[in-house]
Amino acid sequence: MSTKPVIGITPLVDEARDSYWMLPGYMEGITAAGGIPVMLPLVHDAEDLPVLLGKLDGLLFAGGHDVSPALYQEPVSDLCGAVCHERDLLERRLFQLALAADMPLFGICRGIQLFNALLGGKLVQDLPAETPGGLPHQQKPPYDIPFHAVTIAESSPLYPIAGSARLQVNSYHHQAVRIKAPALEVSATADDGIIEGLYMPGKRFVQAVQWHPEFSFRSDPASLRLFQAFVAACSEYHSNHINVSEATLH
Ligand SMILES: [Mn+2]
Repeated sequence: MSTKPVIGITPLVDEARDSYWMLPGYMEGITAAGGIPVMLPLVHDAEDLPVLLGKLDGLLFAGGHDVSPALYQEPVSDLCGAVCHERDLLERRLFQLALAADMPLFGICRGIQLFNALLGGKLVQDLPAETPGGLPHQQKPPYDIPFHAVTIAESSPLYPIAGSARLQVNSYHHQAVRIKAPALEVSATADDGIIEGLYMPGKRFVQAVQWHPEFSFRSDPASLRLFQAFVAACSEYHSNHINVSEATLH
């Protein structure tokens, strides 16, 4: 029997097509790093989620809709994009349950914003409007090409993964972390001061990045190493929890 960890990916939602969907890079990045990806359903039943989490060894919080400003108690700006309350609700419950179980959590783009909002931080609702003079952060395709640099904090767990104090990353976001949640620490910063990486100290693996390694892992070794570090943490969680009952997640 395979000992590969099984990693849940939060679903992307297309209301216009009444569909859930997935970018292959999220799944292929996990596969390339030695994990088994599964896309989660858009259900948030409080009784069922612990059962679902009991089958998983890690969670990847994918990109997508803007995080609702209701999650960080701010009014919705005119420039905030579309939100998805169903995803917000699912991801809030998953995050809280999985964090309590010390399950590895990896956030990408919306994921870093979500982690920050759920832990008491605030977001920029539209970078061009709220940070005039900042760098452009919304590149055109192809998205596997680097767009701006980030500086990696040497004391962060991202530093050994990055293998360098500077990384060239892609960028496709109009929102960002504005006020960091107290429980999180900065792991990466763009040259205009925008926070591009966060982690939670004391946890097995709670890391999030504002860029998109799912587009760049095939050509960029540092992006692949991010998936590998996450999957390695999920493997460790898996071997520590083989006999755990779902009851421990309640
Ligand atoms: Mn950026």
